Amino acid sequence: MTLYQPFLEQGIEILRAKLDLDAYPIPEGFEFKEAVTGKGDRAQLVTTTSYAFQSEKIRQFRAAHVQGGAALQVLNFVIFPRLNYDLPFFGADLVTLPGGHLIAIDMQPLFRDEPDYQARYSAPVMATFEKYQAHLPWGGDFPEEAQPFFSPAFLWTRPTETEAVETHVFNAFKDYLDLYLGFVEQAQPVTDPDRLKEVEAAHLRYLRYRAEKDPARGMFKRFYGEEWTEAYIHGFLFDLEQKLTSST
Ligand code: DBV
Repeated sequence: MTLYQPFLEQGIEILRAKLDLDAYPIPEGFEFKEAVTGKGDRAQLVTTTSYAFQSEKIRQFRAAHVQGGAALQVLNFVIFPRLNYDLPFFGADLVTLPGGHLIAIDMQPLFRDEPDYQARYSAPVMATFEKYQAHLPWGGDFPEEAQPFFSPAFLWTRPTETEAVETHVFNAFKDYLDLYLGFVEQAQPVTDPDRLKEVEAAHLRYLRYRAEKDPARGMFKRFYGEEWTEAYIHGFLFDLEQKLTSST
């Protein structure tokens, strides 16, 4: 059992319990990828497994699970709502590299600066955020340009103990996901045409940022090459733009 396997399994189970999940098509070649890195004694198999579902209110839930031994474990777990809801994105980036653990969990707002939006989608998460921040202190520097995409409840931490990942981070992940599914349950469709345009624009802004700045790009390129990596990022991990252009 690897470090993030329980997050993946529990995460999907929590979604299944609350939502009527359908499969979301994963393009050929992306469900599973493997490569060997290093040579001789340092040879290491690195696998990437992808999962994806959709539901009435969720355009795409997808997870990418990268496994390459104890010093390389990554789970990136993101929920993209449908474009006729103003729901935030659920994002978890759970990363273990030779340098240590790096954890980002958030419900990333479409409209960060609107007080009413914050009141609905960030304020209710603050108590949970504060509870976990006591055990999982702020992780320090992160890219300035990422700032507009985070909520005030952004849990960003670099635990020094693996046990903290297995306990506090695991509980935080489940609690954030439960809260998010409460938002999904309550969400009512947006019908105002101007607001719908703003929602789509906010999705595209976010997607373009995440695709362009994907911190995993370097890692994926090293393991699987540039062509596969770009196709995976734009055709699966952050696929909205391709979906919109292919449907018109
Ligand atoms: N990050 C992704 C995807 C990944 C992934 C799709 C499938 O968006 C992994 C894999 N993130 C990943 C890896 C690293 C990070 C780092 C491998 C380490 C990169 C390295 O050190 O070489 C949050 N993730 C980071 C960083 C941030 C985030 C701020 C540090 C980047 C830096 O310092 O430049 N990812 C970022 C974010 C969310 C997220 C805001 C939303 C919750 O998923």
